[in-house]
Amino acid sequence: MTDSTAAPDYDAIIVGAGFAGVYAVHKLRDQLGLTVHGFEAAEGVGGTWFWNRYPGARVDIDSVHYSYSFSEEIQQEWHWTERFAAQPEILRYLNHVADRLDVRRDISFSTRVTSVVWDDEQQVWVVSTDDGKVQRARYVISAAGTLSVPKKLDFRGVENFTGEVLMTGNWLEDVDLSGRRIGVIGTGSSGIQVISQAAKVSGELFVFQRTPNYATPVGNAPTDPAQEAAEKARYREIREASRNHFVGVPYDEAQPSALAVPAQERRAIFDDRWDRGGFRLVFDSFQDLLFNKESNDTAAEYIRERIRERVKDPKTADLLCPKGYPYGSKRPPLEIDYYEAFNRDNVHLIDVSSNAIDEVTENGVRLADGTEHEFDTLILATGFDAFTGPLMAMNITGRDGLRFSDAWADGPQTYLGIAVSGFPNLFMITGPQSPSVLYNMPLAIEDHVDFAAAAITHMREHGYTSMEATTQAQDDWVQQTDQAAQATVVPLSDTSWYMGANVPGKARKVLVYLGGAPAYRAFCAQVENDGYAGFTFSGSRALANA
Ligand code: N01
Repeated sequence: MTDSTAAPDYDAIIVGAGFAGVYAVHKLRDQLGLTVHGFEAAEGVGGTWFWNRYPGARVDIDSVHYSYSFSEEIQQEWHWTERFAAQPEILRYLNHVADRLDVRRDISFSTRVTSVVWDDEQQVWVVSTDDGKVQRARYVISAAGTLSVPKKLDFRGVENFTGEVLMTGNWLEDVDLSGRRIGVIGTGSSGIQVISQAAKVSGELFVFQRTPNYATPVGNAPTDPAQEAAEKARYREIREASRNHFVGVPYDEAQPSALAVPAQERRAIFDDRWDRGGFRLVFDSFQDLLFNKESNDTAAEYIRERIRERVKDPKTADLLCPKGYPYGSKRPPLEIDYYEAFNRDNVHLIDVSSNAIDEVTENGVRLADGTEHEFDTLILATGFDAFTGPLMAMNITGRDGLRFSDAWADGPQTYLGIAVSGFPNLFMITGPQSPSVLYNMPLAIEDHVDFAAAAITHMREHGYTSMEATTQAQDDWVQQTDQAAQATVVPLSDTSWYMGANVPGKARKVLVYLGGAPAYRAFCAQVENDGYAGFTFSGSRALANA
């Protein structure tokens, strides 16, 4: 039995040990001097890079940018072997950082948080874990990620399959796919990466595609030593440029509008960005692709042309060409040899858009019209219950017994994507309605952890025991997030996880702030400068600051 009047066990509990959790433990413990403890369901650090070990898993922002910026020593000493590092190298990097910062001693691994309940009298969170323990902390930091809970399957029968079932989002083993007959369901970023690899080694590969994607080349290459030295020499400047770019990568060549240049010049710019890879085509060609449907159409058509060039069979090419939704309204995947996979005799593309997957059978998949496809390995690349899934899974109950699941029944309501009214002292790292996945994640994470750390420092300096977003500030932010989304083409997709549309029954609400990282960062800075406008404080010297 826990003594409810006892002092909290820790100042802060941190849930998750990926990029966010590792940095949060360091920041709060080593820089703020707090007592902290982390809980992580996995056996080690890494988060998404721990769980996603499927063949082909690779980052799609240049590693020189997709990495921590907070430590000059770490960013100078680490060497990336490839421009876009593969999963094993990123996991090694995160383990290296965890070693350097000695964070593991304050994290319980293989331990899942099962409930988080606010005790208003004591002004602490009561955190239960699946080892039966209960611990209390003044602050809780959710570093549980945005894409860490696989979505529930919306077809029947997986339990009846007699072969091996693998999930891209929960893939821990090194599996040899050579010679196997494989079925892959899903052609998002994960599916595209695993299909490209599996095509090269499998005996036969059946790809079940519902919505074709606008996949473009990642443009990977071994790291060039001269370029690496040049980048390291001006790393500070590069990071600043990243933080001042819409998506947190220091692109600087986007022209104002795809409609303002002649077709030939537009084509040359698209060609250049296609060849150079990364997210250059969508975010560094023309500034209005995400905001103007007509402009977007030019890029969408360009990508279809490139797909037709690469896929030999015109019917297959046509099936692979995305139509009916704008480029960038679903998260654009990056690829290596993806389209060439469909030129191989062992690869079969099966359209399940109108003839849906009805069920998984003992030996494969049966479609709505009764057609069956047989294989011995099923790979589920069916995506995630993005943003809200990881928070819901923690069973959070706030002030006055308010449950997260009730507060968010109509979709997430947040202030800045960090805080939620009714849930004091809870900080969500890259939570819903923050730029998160549309802002280079390690930098987005650092900004949020720094915001939480500064807010906690403010509380401690002023003798407050809790801070909470006001409903007014939250409503205004939700409205601002909706307006930012409406200015873009994102709401025009019916299946995008940015809108919660990939999970049947999930409220359709924009889950990501689409106003860009610089606008968002300026807003957060203003909130801080105004003494945390939009938050109320409680404690011995409590002061409403709304
Ligand atoms: O998931 P997804 P993901 N029947 O939701 C299909 C990040 N990431 O794991 O589009 C048939 O994108 C679904 O079809 P549809 C990145 O942010 C990054 O691939 O709903 N198909 C879709 O094709 C990414 O966006 C990297 O019609 C069904 C697929 O499953 C995010 O993670 C690598 C179906 C799910 O695609 C999620 O990507 C990998 C059904 N019943 C991931 N249900 C990097 O490179 C679902 N699908 C850094």
